[in-house]
Amino acid sequence: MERTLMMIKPDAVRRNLCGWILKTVEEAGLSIRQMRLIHLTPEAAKGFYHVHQGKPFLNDLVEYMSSGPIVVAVLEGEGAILGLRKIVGATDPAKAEPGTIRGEVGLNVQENSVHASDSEASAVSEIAYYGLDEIWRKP
Ligand code: IDP
Ligand code: MG
Repeated sequence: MERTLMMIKPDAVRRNLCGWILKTVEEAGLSIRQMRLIHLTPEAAKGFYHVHQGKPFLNDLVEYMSSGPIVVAVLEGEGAILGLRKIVGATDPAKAEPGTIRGEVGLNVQENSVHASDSEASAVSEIAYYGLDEIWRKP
């Protein structure tokens, strides 16, 4: 069993797509283990995306990610990390396969509706970033 972090990004929360996205990942066999709706400050968004420091798109990304509420969720399943990346699809929705979340509802390379951890190390640090590991077993 693996755990991974998904974020439903502001463009998708704004368009009432949370239900469809959660249904899609659940039907693919992933289970929700933790979930919260939060509104990131620009500082918190920048901290989350620290690996992209220096990239030309970072400032716009931070502004967008703090533009409205997001849903952060820990998903669990066999091969959840790679599995969720596949369900999410390519970064640019125009290049994402039909049937993937970004292929179906992503707007553009920035407003691509969902985030998914890209490795075991990222999953662990991203879950910890939101403190979702600390409340993992709390009833
Ligand atoms: P990923 O989300 O598919 O892992 P990353 O390269 O890690 O893609 O980029 C993180 C996020 O930054 C993307 O999901 C997207 O929102 C944004 N992003 C990535 N590349 C670009 C770009 O070329 N222009 C604008 N935004 C971008
Ligand atoms: Mg990434």
